[in-house]
Amino acid sequence: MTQSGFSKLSTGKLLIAAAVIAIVSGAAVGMSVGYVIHYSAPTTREFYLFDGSLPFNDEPRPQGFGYPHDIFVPDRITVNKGDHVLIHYVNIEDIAEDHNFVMESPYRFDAVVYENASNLSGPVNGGKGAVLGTYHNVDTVLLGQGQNATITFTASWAGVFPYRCLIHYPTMTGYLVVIG
Ligand SMILES: [Cu+2]
Repeated sequence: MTQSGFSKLSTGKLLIAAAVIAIVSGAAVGMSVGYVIHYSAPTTREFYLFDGSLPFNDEPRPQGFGYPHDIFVPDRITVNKGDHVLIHYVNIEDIAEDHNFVMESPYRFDAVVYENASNLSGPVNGGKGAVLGTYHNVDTVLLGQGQNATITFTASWAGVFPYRCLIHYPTMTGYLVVIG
């Protein structure tokens, strides 16, 4: 083997070794980053959502401030991208007052509305009473006083997305936080 031949072989081996090291270390870094970001497999996340109220008069000035005093409780729902989301939305008004639940594009959902805002065991649908409506791929669902809805969707887009009751805009607003 000549000196030049040995040099060529050595350079070739060195290049292969460098390529192997680059690939292996790159894969290791990639897997580490992937592990840190995707720390949890998609799962079903279940939440209970209620109407609430802030302690001020919602009449116009001078009696009050003119804002609706209604709010969402909770006003933030946090999930991972890919999770299946199940929300039990309950209208707990002590007066005859409606609330809706509205999501903005790209999010839509399926919903079932029940006549009774109950989570107790009962003879019909676990205490929820009769089904008043079943909705597929909608952006709005409406609940009368004492009604209950199950809202389901997959968190397919990462980001921050408002959910609102447009009857009590702007105060009755919450945010779906989807971690990508
Ligand atoms: Cu409302």
